[in-house]
Amino acid sequence: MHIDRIVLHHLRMPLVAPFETSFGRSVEREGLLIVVQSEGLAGYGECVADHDPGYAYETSQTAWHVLRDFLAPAILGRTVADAADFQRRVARVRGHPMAKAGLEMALWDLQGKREGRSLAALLGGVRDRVDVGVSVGLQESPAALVERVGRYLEDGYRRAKIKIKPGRDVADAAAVRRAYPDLRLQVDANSAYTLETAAALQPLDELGLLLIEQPLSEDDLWDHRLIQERFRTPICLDESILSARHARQALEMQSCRVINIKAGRVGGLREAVAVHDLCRARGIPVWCGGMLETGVGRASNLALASLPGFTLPGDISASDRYYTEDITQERFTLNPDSTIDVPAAAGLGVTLDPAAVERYTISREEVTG
Ligand code: OSB
Ligand code: MG
Repeated sequence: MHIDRIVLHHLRMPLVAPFETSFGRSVEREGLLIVVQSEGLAGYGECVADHDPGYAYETSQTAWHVLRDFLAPAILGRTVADAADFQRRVARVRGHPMAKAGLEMALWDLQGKREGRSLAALLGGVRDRVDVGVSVGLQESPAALVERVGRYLEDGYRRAKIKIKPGRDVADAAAVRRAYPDLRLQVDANSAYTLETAAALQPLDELGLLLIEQPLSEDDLWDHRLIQERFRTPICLDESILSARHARQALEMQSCRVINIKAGRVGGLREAVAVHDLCRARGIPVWCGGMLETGVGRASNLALASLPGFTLPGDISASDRYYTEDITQERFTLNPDSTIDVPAAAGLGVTLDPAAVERYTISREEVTG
């Protein structure tokens, strides 16, 4: 595909409710929409870097810089065969996986549109609907959390993940477990603990959790192994896994028993599939993480989660859990069995709502090379 034009949009969208994690509280979500024109078709990509470097070092501004000055110029005016070809051309850019993944997503969308195949089909998906859950931010009190979870259960979610941080962990999880003894429940610390402070998490092992996500540093593998030795509950890594190589090393080190796959975190869908394939070959369950995506990134997550190794419910909730108005014409809704349909149309299978894109764009730039 010949790359004719690349336009970046810096988006800022209000969340339906504040989302609080161990690294901060957000009332709006930033991100980048990347539109790539090729031979009469438009491909869309979403870069999931947010306003601040709380989850990872990338921000919407660093991603903008790296996309505008390095990644987009590497393909603009040239012919790119596919995602593998794209990754070879940008391999000299160290790091910045979310920036790379955003542009790669637009190329996948274009490839699907050219071939008349859905992204799920291109990636090797085997399901037309995927099991999903909801990620619930820190609330004011354990009672407020129980109530919040209860409302999501009424909406139809059958798996919940709650955010934890030091001082807001065992009591919160225990309160939810007491209220909902059979709920598929998991927790996510977003790197808030050390080997020492994680000792306070030991009682979580009695709560029948599906997994404990990323208790320690985002750059750690070894200490997670030491934590996993102390728990019967599987440790799941999110932040620490930036490639299939990290995934292999984490599994060989026994640092975790489950992996959360996010295409943005590993530099694109191609690497995400490689992590999936590696885990599948080793019998390690994976699930699709989320980054509060718009309809564009949500479509990508649904396609990825349709691969056979995604055996645990993903953090892919319905559009209305995040945004009253989305930038896509399509809104994703929850089926009564706590699944969401995988888009079937060519590419990502979504169309933009130009008025909404306009409304939430805080700056826009065409890359000139
Ligand atoms: O750690 O999984 C995470 C959101 C932003 C950044 C990191 C994470 C999250 C979530 C929300 O947990 C998942 C979602 O519903 O998109
Ligand atoms: Mg996480």
